[in-house]
Amino acid sequence: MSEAFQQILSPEGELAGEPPIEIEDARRLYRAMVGARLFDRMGTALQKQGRLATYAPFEGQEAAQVGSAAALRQEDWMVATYRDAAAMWLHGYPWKLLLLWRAGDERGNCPPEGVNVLPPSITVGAHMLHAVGLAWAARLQQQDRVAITYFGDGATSEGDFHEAMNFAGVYHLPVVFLCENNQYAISLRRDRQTAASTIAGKAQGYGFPGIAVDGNDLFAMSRATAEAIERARAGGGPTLIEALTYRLGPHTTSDDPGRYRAADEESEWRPRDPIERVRRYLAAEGAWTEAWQHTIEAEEAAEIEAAVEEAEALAPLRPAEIFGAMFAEMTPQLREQQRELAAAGEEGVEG
Ligand SMILES: Cc1ncc(C[n+]2csc(CCOP(=O)(O)OP(=O)(O)O)c2C)c(N)n1
Repeated sequence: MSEAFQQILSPEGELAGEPPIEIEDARRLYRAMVGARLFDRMGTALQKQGRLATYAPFEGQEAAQVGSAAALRQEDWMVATYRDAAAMWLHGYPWKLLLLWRAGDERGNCPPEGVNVLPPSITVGAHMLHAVGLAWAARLQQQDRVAITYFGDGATSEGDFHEAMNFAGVYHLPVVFLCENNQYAISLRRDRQTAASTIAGKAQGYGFPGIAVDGNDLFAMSRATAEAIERARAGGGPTLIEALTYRLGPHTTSDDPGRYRAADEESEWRPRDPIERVRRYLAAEGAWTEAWQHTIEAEEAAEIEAAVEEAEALAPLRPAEIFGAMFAEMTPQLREQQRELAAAGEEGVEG
């Protein structure tokens, strides 16, 4: 870990500074990371059984997502990607909908009322602009809301990244850009992605702070994001956070990382596991026992299994319904497509 990347909790679970959260919150977020990992492994298993389309695992990135998402208030917006299920779930997007979305069911794109999370974006980078738009709308409507957007190192090479960062900087908008630098964009290594020494450093060109953080450190992520959100809320403008982390699994269930990276790279990152280091810290504080671990694993697994059951028990989506999931009011183009399908005599389509 380079000196420049902020760290509070070492991989051994030792503190190098004041923890930004109370022990009860550390236990709550630890539990969330444990639950998220169970969901992630379930996602891969379900895909292999043919019950989901592709699945993009986030194992290794739990602290980057959970630590940052925990800093939001409910009214704040989150705009994230196909790999950010843990962050989205923590901000209120139910497991059931994340599963439906992964099964190609449009109902997974409709978060419950009051959950300010946009459906996951597959288009790399484009969603950063949506977050900027939401932050701008909040400003214009004088709402006390901040937007956060999650994206990978690869997304920083998209034109959308430049446009979003530039607009946010010029208009001084309440938005936090959270880059999960997991070292790869599918098979492309971080050092082929950009010649910049850090991704955080790119913020300088847009006139706002860029903070480099150990993304596998729950406490450092929690502190850096809370500070960025606070600054945005107080009118201090955007922040870019680079969370240095590692994708321990494949890009998706269709990918074989053995073709582009050495196996010992994964074994180098395993000891920096974001969950294990919080477990060590909690154990040293007398706030973790094996019995508690069994209890939380059983309870989180039961919730995930219930979500799988509920998602799979739904009546299949009728063709007519696929058009209504994206917008509050359907666009003329979607209405036209719906009419075309009806004219083709597709069962279940109202004309
Ligand atoms: C605009 C666009 N181009 C290409 C793709 C294909 N694609 C999907 S994920 C991905 C890599 C993205 O890498 P990164 O932004 O680092 O995020 P990560 O997958 O590592 O979380 C690519 C190229 C896409 N979905 N959208």
